[in-house]
Amino acid sequence: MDKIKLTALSRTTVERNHALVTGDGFVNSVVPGWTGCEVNVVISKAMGAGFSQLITTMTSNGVLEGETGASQLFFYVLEGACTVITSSQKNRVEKGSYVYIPVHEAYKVFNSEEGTTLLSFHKEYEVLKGVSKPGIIINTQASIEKTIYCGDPNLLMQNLLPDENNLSFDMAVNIFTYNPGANLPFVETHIMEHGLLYLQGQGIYRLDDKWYPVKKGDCIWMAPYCPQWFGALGVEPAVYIYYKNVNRLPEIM
Ligand code: UGY
Ligand code: MN
Repeated sequence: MDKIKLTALSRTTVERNHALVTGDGFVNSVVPGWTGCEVNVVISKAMGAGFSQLITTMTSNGVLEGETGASQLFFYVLEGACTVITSSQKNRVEKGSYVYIPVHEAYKVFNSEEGTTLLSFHKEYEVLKGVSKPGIIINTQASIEKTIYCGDPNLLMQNLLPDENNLSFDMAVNIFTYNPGANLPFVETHIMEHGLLYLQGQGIYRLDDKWYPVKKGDCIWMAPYCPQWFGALGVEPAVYIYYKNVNRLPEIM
């Protein structure tokens, strides 16, 4: 039997109001100050998004050094471990840990285990008059409570950033767990944007009027007002981590 791989095939698709980006198409970028690593800019303004989503794999000599400037930086450790230095702290973080660094902060990530992989979201901070910017957060997913979503005990939500009662934050990052067979209770259509990475499992995502089989490792961008729905398939829970812009909705005209 002939086993030639068809290299012209990919599930990746980039549409006007959504994208599915799978790892087989990743091509590395050079980010000044980030050395000894492979950086994939999976979602960005170049695509039409209002934020960036990166997946970075570090060697044991990898160093990510810079200043956040106008964009805040959130990263989640997908694999491995590394050390993070900010103006006020030095911490060792490992798989399942996450770090939020507000705007205009120097940072250095180094001393990584070979293959350490980070998912990061970068968003320009929108100042809210009279409200101070958030502080640095270093925490673990395991310490965050799972709450029932939309009254369905098979949908579990973890809010990694304190978005709902803290107007300092203009972005949320959540981890959403669907038990086998669970699904979003309705097709959401909202002004907020999403960037997403599958951490576990598989299912079917509806984006606009298209339906995509998705699995661990896949990334999705959803533009504002992109109709969206997900149903989990298979025998293990489907889990994704996602970004959402919050707390800065426009004035109602
Ligand atoms: O928070 C959300 O809007 C979330 N339920 N959306 C999604 O999972 N596509
Ligand atoms: Mn949504």
